[in-house]
Amino acid sequence: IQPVLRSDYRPPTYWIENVELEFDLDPRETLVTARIAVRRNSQQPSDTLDLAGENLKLQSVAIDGKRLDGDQYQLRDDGMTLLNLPESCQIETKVLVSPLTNKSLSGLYQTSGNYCTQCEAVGFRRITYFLDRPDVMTTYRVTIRGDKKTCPVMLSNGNRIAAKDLDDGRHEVVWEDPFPKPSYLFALVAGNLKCHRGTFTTRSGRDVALEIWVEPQNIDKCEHALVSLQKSMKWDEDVFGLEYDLDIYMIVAVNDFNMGAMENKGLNVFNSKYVLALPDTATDEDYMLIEAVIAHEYFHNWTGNRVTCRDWFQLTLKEGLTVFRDQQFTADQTSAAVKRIDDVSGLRAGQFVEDSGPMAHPIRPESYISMDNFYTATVYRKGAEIIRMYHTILGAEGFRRGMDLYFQRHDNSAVTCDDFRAAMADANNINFDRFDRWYSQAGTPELTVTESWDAAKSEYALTMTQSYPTLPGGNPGTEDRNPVPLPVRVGLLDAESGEEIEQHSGVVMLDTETETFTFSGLSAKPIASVLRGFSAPVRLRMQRDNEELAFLMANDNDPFNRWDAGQTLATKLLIDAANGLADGRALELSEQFRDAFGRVLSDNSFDEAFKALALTLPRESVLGQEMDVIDPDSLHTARQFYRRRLAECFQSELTSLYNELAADGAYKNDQKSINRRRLKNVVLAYLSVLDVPACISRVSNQFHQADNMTDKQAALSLLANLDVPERDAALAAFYDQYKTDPLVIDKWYAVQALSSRPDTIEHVKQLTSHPDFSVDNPNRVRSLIGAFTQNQVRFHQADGAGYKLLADYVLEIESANPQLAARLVAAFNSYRRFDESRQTQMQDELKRIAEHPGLCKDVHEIVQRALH
Ligand code: B3K
Ligand code: ZN
Repeated sequence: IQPVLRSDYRPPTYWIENVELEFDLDPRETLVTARIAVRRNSQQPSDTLDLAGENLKLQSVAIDGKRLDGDQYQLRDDGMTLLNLPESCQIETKVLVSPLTNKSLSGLYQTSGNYCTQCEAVGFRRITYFLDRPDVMTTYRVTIRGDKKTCPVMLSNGNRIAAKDLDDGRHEVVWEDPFPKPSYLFALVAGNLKCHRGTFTTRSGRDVALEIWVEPQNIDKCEHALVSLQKSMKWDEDVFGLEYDLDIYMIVAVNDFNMGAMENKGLNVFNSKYVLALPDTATDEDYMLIEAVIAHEYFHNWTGNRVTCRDWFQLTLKEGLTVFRDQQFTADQTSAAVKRIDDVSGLRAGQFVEDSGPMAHPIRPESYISMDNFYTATVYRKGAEIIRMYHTILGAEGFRRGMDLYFQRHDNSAVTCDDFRAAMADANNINFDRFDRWYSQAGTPELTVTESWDAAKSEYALTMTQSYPTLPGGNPGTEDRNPVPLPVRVGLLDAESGEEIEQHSGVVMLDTETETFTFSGLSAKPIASVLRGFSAPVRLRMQRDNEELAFLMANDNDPFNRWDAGQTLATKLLIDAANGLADGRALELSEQFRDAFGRVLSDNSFDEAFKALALTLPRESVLGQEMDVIDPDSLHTARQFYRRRLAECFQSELTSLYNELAADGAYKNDQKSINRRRLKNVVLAYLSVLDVPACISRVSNQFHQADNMTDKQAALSLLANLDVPERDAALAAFYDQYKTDPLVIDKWYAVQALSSRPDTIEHVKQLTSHPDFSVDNPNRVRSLIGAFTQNQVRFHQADGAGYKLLADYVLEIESANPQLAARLVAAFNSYRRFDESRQTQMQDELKRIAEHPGLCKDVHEIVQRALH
């Protein structure tokens, strides 16, 4: 299989001037007629045109109304080539596609009996023959014909311009999108849907109709999504001056979807998980995610749709930027500090791992076999960190100037990451040439910081050095890596009072491999707070003793670093404890950590969400990264020991805090109540590890008495870890209460897959044969198999049973849904980080998958990179 290379980009030989599509909907044989007006690209003189097409049954091709014979075009598995085309002409193709049997959820498919499309990255070619590439932007007119009973609603992009009844119980609707767009933003939805409506008046006074389309039984679960959309529209006007451009904005929720949502022009298609919410069915986290995903897709209207990517290697141009925008939005709606901590935790747990394994790639990759494999944490989250660095360096105003220039230069066009970087630079008269390296180099840089104090000169100095770790060989973007520009936010604290020494707070730029930054006029050696707000996506290496970390935990007025100091301290101690286990050392709770934990617990200056984070130990997967060889068992044991000892030491404080928070009364949806629930459930988690009946009944009571899903799910996941009768009772009650709501039942699967109990793998196996389990539904597969792969201690069970289970599932679904299978198989990517026995077992499973006859190219790409 030949990879696609970034360096191979060539403009198309023809441009498309407009397209008319007609759909005659039918579950097995939908007829798609496409009339494409093309004009030769004067820059690429050629009379040959390659159209992409996959899984299409071609019925006819005509040029300017004249039907072609078989010798006038060449047909391949992946498309067709038209020869001897005139300067401009109209190409008409008719193809048949089968939505009912399309389980890949790419192209036109059926979900819960409704029709829906997914075109990004390359699904449009599964609908019709086309120049299915993002640099070909054109206007669409779409006619949909379907059965009036099964498809009363038929939607596509833009404005509905006509509708009429046909005979045979069918009807027809015509949609026109005035904005030129690439084919990946095309969408069609048809079926039996109900609409939750709202409006938004733009700041220039235009009324926009907002429509959220869902299956009839979900019509009462849309208000939160609607309000989220209105907030997003307002925020983009306020912060970036960006107004919505059509008179209608539609969102459709579907149950079977490979990812979160899709920003099709004027017609977003969403995984129902990111739309539907009532307090009884969705957690506070779900509410937050819905708001964030709605915002993300909405923000794409400018960063992605109006200005799109020239080719798929530029994906981070729209994704990194749009993630950054949705992060800023959420920060403004909630708490900037808490949002930053959540995002960095996610980056470290996911992207850092990806960036140190066989799939490591620059945020702008150099090659791919399947583009779908590059919708990664690196492209999205590290991409957002790169955007954040421009923002840190330029400030909000300078960043806004750069954005304004970007839109002024590139509206309605398809551009590159270099174009974005140039706009940021030119608008601010700054040189961002070196920033190019952030786009072309893979791997997480390490930033090593050492300090020195010269009492005679009253000078304090920080020496910063950057380096790249070595990575498994052969990955493009990992050779010849050079220093990158690193904005490092620094603050100095008075070691006595803990107060900030104001004149020395700010951002220093490390542009070279190493540099020393000197701070003068100090009366005593200060304590430095480095990389505040996580101002660059690096691993910070700074030798600090436990006292200093405890000092920062107590005094740093950068909340991110205050939290991070606690995490660093906990990581040091837990890794040491885990390593000690192997050497036969007994576990012991560090007094320093105990005291620091106690101080956080009794500190009432924090908001509750921050306190919840500060009281939470780093996840096992994050701790594992700091071990030379990941030992999942000793890490789990050490971390559990710490949790238990902390709970024992602070049992009375935790209990009274729980009681105070639990006295809040009936469910409320405001930020304060959300924060308090977050803290309450962290506290409950500590108490739940104490083996005392009172604690178990407290969890069980919360489960049975909760008036909201946040409290219910939190209690259920704690019970799922225990070996008590209350566990089975709760699981049974939960299933019984929610068995008709698939999104809630996903939670039921996930809590069991994430259980730390030693028999978890047995339960997971049993659940795969549960009547509600279906391999056709990605949410369900992710909630059971995907969640299980995140359960470090159980997935990496020493006998390899977890590995076998995953490999069996990957093979079971790969031919039907390659994208989903490829996501799951990536759980093996970190195999080199484990002991030899686990390595061999994972490698053997990877080989078994690699040798599977006819393996899809998505899985093939991941597996061959892993085995390389
Ligand atoms: N742009 C889509 C992702 C498409 C993934 C294709 N495999 C959602 C988003 O990032 O907003
Ligand atoms: Zn996106």
